[in-house]
Amino acid sequence: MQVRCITTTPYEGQKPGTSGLRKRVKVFQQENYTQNFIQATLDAMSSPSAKEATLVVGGDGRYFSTEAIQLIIRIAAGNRVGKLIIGKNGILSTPAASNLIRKRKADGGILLTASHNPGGPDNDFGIKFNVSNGGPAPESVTNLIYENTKKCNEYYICDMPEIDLSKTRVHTIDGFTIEIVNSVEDYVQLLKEIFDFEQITQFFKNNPNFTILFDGLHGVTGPYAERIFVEELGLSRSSIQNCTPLPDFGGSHPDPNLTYAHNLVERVERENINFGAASDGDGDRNMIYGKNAFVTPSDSVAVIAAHAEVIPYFQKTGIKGLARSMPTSAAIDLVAKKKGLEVFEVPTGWKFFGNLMDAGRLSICGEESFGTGSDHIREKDGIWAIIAWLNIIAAVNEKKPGSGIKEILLEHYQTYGRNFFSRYDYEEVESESANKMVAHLRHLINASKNDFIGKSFGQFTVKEADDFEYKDPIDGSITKNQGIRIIFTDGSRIVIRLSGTGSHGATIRLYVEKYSQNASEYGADTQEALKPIIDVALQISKLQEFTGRDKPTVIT
Ligand code: VG1
Ligand code: CO
Repeated sequence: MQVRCITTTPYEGQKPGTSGLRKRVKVFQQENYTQNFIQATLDAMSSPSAKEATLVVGGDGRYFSTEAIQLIIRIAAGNRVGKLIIGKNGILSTPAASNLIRKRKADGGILLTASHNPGGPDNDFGIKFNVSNGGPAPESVTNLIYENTKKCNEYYICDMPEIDLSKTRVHTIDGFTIEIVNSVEDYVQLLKEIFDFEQITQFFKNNPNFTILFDGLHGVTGPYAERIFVEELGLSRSSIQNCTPLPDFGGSHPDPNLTYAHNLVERVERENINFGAASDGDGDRNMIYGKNAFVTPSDSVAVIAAHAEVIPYFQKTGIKGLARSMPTSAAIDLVAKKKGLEVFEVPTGWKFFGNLMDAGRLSICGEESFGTGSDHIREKDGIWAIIAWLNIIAAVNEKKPGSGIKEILLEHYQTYGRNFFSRYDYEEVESESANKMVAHLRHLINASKNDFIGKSFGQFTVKEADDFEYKDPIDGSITKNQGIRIIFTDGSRIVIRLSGTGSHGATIRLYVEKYSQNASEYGADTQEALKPIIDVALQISKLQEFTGRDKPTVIT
């Protein structure tokens, strides 16, 4: 194969965000834009370098994926990469890719996804690099990729015919191997080792009236869900919907929350479905929703941690520690306290959990953004969380028949109290006004700190305020400016940060939390319970004054 060196010019703004480089498809389609980024990524590899490395490639199947994969194949060949392991038709859910990297001892992976962002020619595409532990590249690597993009003046590519991605087989060309693999098989095997599939199947047999509905939102998990729910767990085909992956996700947001998974929510309510669940475009997020019982992701990870002993995987490994991202509610901290476990608070983004898992200090963790997972892989895992809930329901029912999502939640609140939590998103705000608002908040917590601490807003008095900074306990690396935290004397909390995954303008995220140990409040509506603190958050941030927005685009 002839390697050609192509001269190019660097592009500005190829800085990976919370989870890879995400931009409009049209941006990736610019001349050499994608090529530059792939070259910069391969150049960031060291020990081993890209030369002779083995890489896993796959993604959520969104628009532009197949073009990108053919480019990756040719540029990998141009850089003398040893082997690519590619999911059939380019499909690999993010958790399946993480598993494959680990199982096949690959040196890393290139994941083509923009997660829950819409797809199609006018929407988003994304490229993310994962390292050999199967997790998202740490900041040291993503910073290096960014530095490389700024001086990318050439890339290496081989001319070769298109590889047929639709057939599982091995291609060998001139010492370069391309293996097209079944996208689902290894992942299903992994889940069967983790959970008690027999107990779950038995539960469904004993409770024929317990109905479930899984919504793939036309993202990547369709084929995984069909195999697991229908073939393995024996549920009827009517228990799954929207399970054909589509390049544009059927024109909607493949985002499992109350706003974008509304069809699931409506069906659960109308048809009295006991257990509803959905996952996002690339399969790493999940939502658990039962009749009259929405499980916030912060509660979900706490419930899983509280019941983890029923899951065979944790019976084997023990529970080493728990963790959450900073804006996530402290519900899981209370579980850690009761069980005498370590609990970590890391910045937003799954990459911060990896070191703790590799060091054997973390088993179960989650983010408020519908991300839940464990150290079985190094990504959050939507289907894992859903099966974890089913495993827990099956186990709880052996002792207490008739326990569904609502009963399990209520019992959790009775044991631990309830952390009311909500997130308001203001999407596509003008960047300049968002930055001004952040500057205003930084001023409050820095220059005017002495006035601000101790100040009262209605029933709330400011106890502490800072811009979250994290020191990784394993490698000592420091990550600054991860979100403004305002903590009140009663333990309630406001967090404000800017999103790092948007492709357009700025997205402001406002997180509020309030803890209650008053049993008469456990059944209360989240938005009502949080109204006073949301008002205070808006007052302190002057959000409307800066952005002109009088309401959020999404509430979760
Ligand atoms: C968001 C979430 C964060 C999550 C990230 C990637 O980031 O808040 O918790 O890890 O998306 O999730 P940000 O910077 O926009 O707040 V996914 O499913 O896009 O890989
Ligand atoms: Co995702």
